[in-house]
Amino acid sequence: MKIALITGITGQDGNHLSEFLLKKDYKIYGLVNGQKNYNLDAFKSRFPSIELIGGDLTDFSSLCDVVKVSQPDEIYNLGAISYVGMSFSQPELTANVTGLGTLRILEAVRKANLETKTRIYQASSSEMFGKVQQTPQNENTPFYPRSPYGVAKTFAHYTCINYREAYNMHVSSGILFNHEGEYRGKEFVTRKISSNVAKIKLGKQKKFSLGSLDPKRDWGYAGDYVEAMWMMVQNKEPETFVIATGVTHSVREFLEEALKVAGLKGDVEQYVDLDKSMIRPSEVDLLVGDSTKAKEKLGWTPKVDFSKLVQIMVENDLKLEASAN
Ligand code: NAP
Ligand code: F7E
Repeated sequence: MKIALITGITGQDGNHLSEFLLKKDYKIYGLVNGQKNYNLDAFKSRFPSIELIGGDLTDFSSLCDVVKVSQPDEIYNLGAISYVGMSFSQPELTANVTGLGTLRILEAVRKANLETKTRIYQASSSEMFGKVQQTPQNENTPFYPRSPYGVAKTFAHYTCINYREAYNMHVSSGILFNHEGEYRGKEFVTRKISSNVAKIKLGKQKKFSLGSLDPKRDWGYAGDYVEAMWMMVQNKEPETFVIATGVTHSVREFLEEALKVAGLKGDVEQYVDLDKSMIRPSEVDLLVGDSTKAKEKLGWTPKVDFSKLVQIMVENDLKLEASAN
């Protein structure tokens, strides 16, 4: 039985990856960071067989302990301050968790003398492309991050490449474009839209606020993307892969599709107010990825398209809102 250690296990991808690895008969350990964890109870009841160990990506000794106890064949480093908006108000925390946290995981593996045994997946991000230098973006596109989050992820990404080269470690890096689904946090725009559209449909409210309808993203389904993470770790060589659908849509288009799924008629302006306070100091206007390398080398392709993704999210929130008071 293979052993996996997942950081950020209570987050969106941690939930999908846990489901995926349990089906493959993995023994799973998860790092959970103490008292802040609002998702912990739901996670424990969903996955009673997973062993959760307390620790924090900012605390090196706790990471050494969790690696020593779990002796993992594979580590999936998903833990991060992942909300770009928050990274502007807490840049130092973001650099510490999202950037240095990755360095600490790599060093904890070295300190445990596991660098030849343990394979590592690093959750890199399309936010590293930021102000895009070419379209679509692939593994050779230069980075131009536009947020403290993007900068921290870029540091972590290059650190992983350095540990591959310096210590011959099997560290793979997935440059994942936006991926969403039932477990997405409500601070992210897709879930904000699906949960508010569900409330409007059920008569709980009439309108909600968004920062802007213009930014464009390449949105895929998280369930498809965790399979790509696993495939990278199984690949003979540790490499970098872009994971994306290759199709981009605006926030407005996501909202229009969500209203359609809910059967709500009329212009988007009828349901949404624009709130400038939500606009970021520097924005990423357009992302669209080219995942040809993942298709050719890993055999990975996305299964869920844009309209199916919106349908999954809105139907899930309609169900949740209907059962809530
Ligand atoms: P998420 O839902 O925000 O989950 C992040 C996880 O990290 C949570 O479990 C969180 O725990 C944990 N965490 C935060 N601070 C920590 C700390 N100091 N020590 C240990 N754990 C900590 O993110 P996600 O969407 O699943 O994304 C997974 C990873 O992929 C992240 O690294 C993200 O940056 C990256 N990524 C995501 C996307 C995307 O579109 N989803 C795209 C590219 C890359 P608490 O909830 O307890 O704070
Ligand atoms: O914003 C715009 C916002 O917060 C998407 C993370 O998983 O993907 C995610 O980062 C776009 C941005 O995700 C609102 O300004 C407009 O242009 O859902 P988001 P993100 O910033 O793309 C990347 C790949 C990651 O790696 C990150 O971890 O939508 N937008 N109005 C809004 N965004 C939010 N949240 N709220 C609004 O009201």
